[in-house]
Amino acid sequence: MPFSLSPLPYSFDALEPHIDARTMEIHYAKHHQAYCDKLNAAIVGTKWEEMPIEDILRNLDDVPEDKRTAVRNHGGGFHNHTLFWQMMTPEQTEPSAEVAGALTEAFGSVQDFKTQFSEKATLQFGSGWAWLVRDNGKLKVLGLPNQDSPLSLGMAPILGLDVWEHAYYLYYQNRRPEYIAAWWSVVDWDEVGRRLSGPV
Ligand code: MN3
Repeated sequence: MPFSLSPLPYSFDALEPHIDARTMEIHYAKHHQAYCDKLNAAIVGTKWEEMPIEDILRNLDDVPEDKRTAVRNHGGGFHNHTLFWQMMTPEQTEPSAEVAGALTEAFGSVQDFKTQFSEKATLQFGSGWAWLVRDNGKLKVLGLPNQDSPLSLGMAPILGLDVWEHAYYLYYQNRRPEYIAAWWSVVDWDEVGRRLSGPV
């Protein structure tokens, strides 16, 4: 099969108490795997099975119409979750001076960035993600529905938060704002720094 899941970079219980082991296990082994399987089913035997997922998502309009919705949803879900696991860590990290400077320039302060990002995550109606993206060189926060990828909008994802109920409901039930507040404790600021200084 063209795509497969990268190993989770930590154990299922590594992000406790902020994200519980059962949620992590189901999220990775069931939800992420299902996006991967359905992406593969949509593109196996076509030229898209040879392409990096980033390139597929950047050029969704090139995908035949009868496969486009499946690739948008499941390809987006496959890639978004791959990023999500990398953007979290059980280690305690802090924004570097470079990251803090970039966020301060764009949003006023690191705290102002967190407030604006958390608002997007809280207010995203239904299933979706909050994103910090680079758009034509400018940092922005936005909410996107379903599994839509910032790449499909020509933007580079820097940090993303999954606010689908499957990401938090077992532990937090309907308390999405509590999940969002706790999630900041497991953000991998070193990864944010790498993505800020990189081309993607
Ligand atoms: Mn998810």
